[in-house]
Amino acid sequence: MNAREELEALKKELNEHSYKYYVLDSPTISDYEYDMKMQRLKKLEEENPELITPDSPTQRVGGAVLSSFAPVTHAVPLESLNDVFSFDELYAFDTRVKAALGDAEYVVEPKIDGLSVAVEYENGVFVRGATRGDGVTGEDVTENLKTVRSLPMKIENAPAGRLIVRGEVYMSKKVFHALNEQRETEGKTLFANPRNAAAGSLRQLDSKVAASRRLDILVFNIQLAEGINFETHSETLDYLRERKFKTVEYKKCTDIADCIERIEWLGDNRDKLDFDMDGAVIKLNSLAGREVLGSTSKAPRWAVAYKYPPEKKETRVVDIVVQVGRTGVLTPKAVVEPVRLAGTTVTNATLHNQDFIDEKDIRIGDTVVVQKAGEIIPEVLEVIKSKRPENTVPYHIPDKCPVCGAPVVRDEGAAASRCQGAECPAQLVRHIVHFASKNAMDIDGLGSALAKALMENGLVHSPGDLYYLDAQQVAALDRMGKKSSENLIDAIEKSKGSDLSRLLFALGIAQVGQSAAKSLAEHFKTLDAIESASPEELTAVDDIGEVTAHNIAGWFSQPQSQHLLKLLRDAGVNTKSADKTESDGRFAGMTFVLTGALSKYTRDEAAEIIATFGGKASGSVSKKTTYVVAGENAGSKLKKAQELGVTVISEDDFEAMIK
Ligand code: 0OX
Repeated sequence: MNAREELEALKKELNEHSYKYYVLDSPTISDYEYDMKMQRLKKLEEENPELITPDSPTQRVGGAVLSSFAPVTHAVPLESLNDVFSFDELYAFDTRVKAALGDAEYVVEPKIDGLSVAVEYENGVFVRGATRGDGVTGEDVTENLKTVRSLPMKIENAPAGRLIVRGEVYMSKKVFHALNEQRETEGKTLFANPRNAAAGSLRQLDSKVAASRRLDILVFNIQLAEGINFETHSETLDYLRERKFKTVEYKKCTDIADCIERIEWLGDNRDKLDFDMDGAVIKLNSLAGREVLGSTSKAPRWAVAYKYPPEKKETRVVDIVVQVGRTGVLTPKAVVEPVRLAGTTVTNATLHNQDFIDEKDIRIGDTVVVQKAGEIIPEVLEVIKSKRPENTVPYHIPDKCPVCGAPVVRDEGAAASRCQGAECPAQLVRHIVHFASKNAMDIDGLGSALAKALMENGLVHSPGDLYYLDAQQVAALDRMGKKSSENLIDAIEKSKGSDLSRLLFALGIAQVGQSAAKSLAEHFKTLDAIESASPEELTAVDDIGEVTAHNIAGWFSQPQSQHLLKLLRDAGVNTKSADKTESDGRFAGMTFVLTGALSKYTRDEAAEIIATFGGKASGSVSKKTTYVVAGENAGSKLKKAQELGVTVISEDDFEAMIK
């Protein structure tokens, strides 16, 4: 056998195994054997690149990276379906069909919840694939479709000319769960459902990423088949199946009662399917009949999609637990006795908030009706009051956070209850990101990924801990270099001089936004004064109403807030408002480094004065340092200043400058 013959034989063999694995779901060789054959094919192709063909299994791993998807006008539009929500509507559909045709045979198919695509072959060779788009024009996703292993790249016994098939690209439930599991460990956002995951994957510009997502396709229609005449839809599906397409499982039905039986069977067996089903499609089988009925501007008159009602079941509430989200909102959840619902085992149901619980009067011990639609979180629909045991009590969301113990306060005019803990672990990432944000302490480079890493590595337990980090600790984190760590520490250091209004905003006190923070800072001048102000004194400030005053006083009274404030004060974070009469910005743009022991001020006090005049106090000497203020026993920083030629001044010089 020469190289060409061996190569052709290997391709054929591997494609056959691929078909058995991906379409028939019954492989006849082990993964290892398959990989060995694939290795051999790769080697032969490397040695004989002129023999590589588009239908070679080696061409399905992706590689092309696009900058955008080109638009494709569909040769035959991809129509959408009219929905029906009851069997009555189905009978009405049947009546309309029969009025036009006399008699009718139907085909029932599952409706796959994925993305519709048109796939085009020329003389049996895959040439192009496009998303549905608006039905008339879609996007060219040829490169990504090549990676869908259940889609044939070459059709045996192909028709001469063009063949366009329509199918649904989807992600199997198994692949979806594995993908989300992997994303969770990588700290990436999770996909809400298999459909979103499939959509995100099919629209990847990098086809290698698309390949890694292991998409699948089920075909359900022939859009165009040059030179072939079919009489029925079921014939077209048989034709495609014989040519190794993965086709939807259809059932021929002689009347609507028969259709309903099949629809119910599909509904009962949906959890056995490896794809999410969002209904059943009922189609007229006769293609000539379809021509007679035609389409409206929106959808064909010869088919409808039946949408299943959300499934409901009775179960018992064994407990109510609350979860604290990233924003501090407490969400109550009913723990229920497990019930099978819409293909999954339901063990809990969301209770949303206190209003929801009150309205339905949901109590621990109650028998309730739960409902689940598709991938949506199960809900409690109603309580069966007649089944309520004795001694149940109305449920109230706890007034202390289950994570950190801080008080829980209901948002003004809203249903959400929120934990007020300044250092609550559940909210720490959000607190840090807010603390560091542009309009707060403006710590450049401190986004949610870094905040998360700092927290997960136990380096911060409070926004106040930021001021105790050193560059080495930060550099040890994943994806943090030496330079970026030093920049972060510099930015944190610089933020110490921020005005009181920024600090107040950064603290994240409920209802204290930028504007209220500014008014408070201007009015009280110091954090101490705000802390000791009575609610009456607080409401004397423009912008501050009774609720906000109450929130402020409440915030300062909490141990977590006090702990945070101590960390900030001890680190030397400015807690004063720059007094307009005092500040003439004479130090604007200047950076001071204080070193050695000063006799008249603590270092923090001197730093505050510098900030008052618009300057910055930094911890390390660089070429950008304007002055180094050297006190008694100044050491390495003084030496460094001399080396770099930075002006060194005494404490007396400094005093003269601030007079
Ligand atoms: C599906 C699906 C969608 C297409 C246009 C007229 C009939 N998502 O599984 N659509 C159709 O057929 C429509 N069949 C399906 N099985």
